Amino acid sequence: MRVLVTGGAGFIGANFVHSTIAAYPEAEVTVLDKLTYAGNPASIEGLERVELVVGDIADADTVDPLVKDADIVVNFAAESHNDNSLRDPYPFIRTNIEGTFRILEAVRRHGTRLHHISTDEVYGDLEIGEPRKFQPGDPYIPSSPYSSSKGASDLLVRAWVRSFGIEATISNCSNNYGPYQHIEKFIPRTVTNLIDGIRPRLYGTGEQVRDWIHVLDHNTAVWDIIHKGRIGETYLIGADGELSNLDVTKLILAEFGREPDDFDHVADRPGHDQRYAIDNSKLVEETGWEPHFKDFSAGLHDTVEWYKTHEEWWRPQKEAVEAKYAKQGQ
Ligand code: NAD
Ligand code: TDX
Repeated sequence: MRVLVTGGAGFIGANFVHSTIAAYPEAEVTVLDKLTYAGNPASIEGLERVELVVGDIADADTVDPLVKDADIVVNFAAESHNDNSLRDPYPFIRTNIEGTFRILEAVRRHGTRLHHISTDEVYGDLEIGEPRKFQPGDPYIPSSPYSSSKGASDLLVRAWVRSFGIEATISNCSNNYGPYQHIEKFIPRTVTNLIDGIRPRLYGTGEQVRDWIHVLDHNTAVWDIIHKGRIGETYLIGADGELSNLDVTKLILAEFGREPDDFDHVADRPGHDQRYAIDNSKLVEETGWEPHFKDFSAGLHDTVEWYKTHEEWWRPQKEAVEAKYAKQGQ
């Protein structure tokens, strides 16, 4: 089985490469990654049966031969950070929309199976406290340049299935946490701040809710969809992990033996989505998927330990990331 993993030097993609190599002894993995600020070759270094090709998914000449040689393409490559998309949307348009278009055209040409990785943010947000959760058929009402570019990419995939008959599935997952996540993101930023003795920064009130899933559970769901999902269908991936940012901060503070109010409120994110929540019943009913990490505190503890013991992986980026946030009053 030849697997092409785009964005495989990023957070979720790198974890996917690790678990694929471990679970499928016959798998040969090619990673196509542009190695933007978010890609780190160290995350997949030294793995057997893994080849890294440094290149851009928006470049047709790079993508075409790799797709031709693959049995399946799993597209993780994206610009992924909402805050960056508010400062400079263009890379999001180019990678998330044009890049997906290039992959789709290559898939159409060569008949390769595609699984496209997307986000629950395409559905906009929910009100805090309402019982409703996102459903696969909900309308797309994204809030940020990031989530709208991901929504656009999903719509392209759906159109290529319907009009050209390509074999593709889509998954929209909730917020991931775990090893190898870039320290610009909420949980690793907070953890590495505390390692450095900096108080965590909560945007606005901190009441916003995210539906947390461990990255390993995201990736077992992706494989279940590849094996058992129906072509052309969209699956929502989530593990019933709703928590407010404030509650997550308090849990991380407790990991460091700090007081629960030992954080600062900082400038809010413009257009900040209030709540995400996934109804995973379609995924569970059709594939039998079950998350391994059902207890967020246990998964969080492992993640904190990982950042404590892998300082060499994140340290080179810490100063620049915090300087960028400082400029925005965050
Ligand atoms: P990430 O930013 O950590 O990694 C993205 C990777 O893509 C990096 O290695 C980067 O170098 C690479 N990349 C960027 N532009 C590229 C290009 N033009 N060509 C080739 N490679 C390129 O992102 P992540 O958090 O691992 O997210 C992976 C995917 O999962 C994205 O599609 C994202 O939208 C989706 N997703 C993420 C989350 C989350 O919580 N992180 C949740 C749901 C969905
Ligand atoms: O320092 C911070 N303080 C803070 O309060 C940071 C970095 C974030 N936040 C808040 C903003 C969000 O409400 O924490 C929450 C999580 O923020 P992010 O880690 O930036 O994630 P989010 O915007 O929710 O998007 C994530 O999940 C969906 C991923 O980055 C996306 O790629 C994915 O699609």
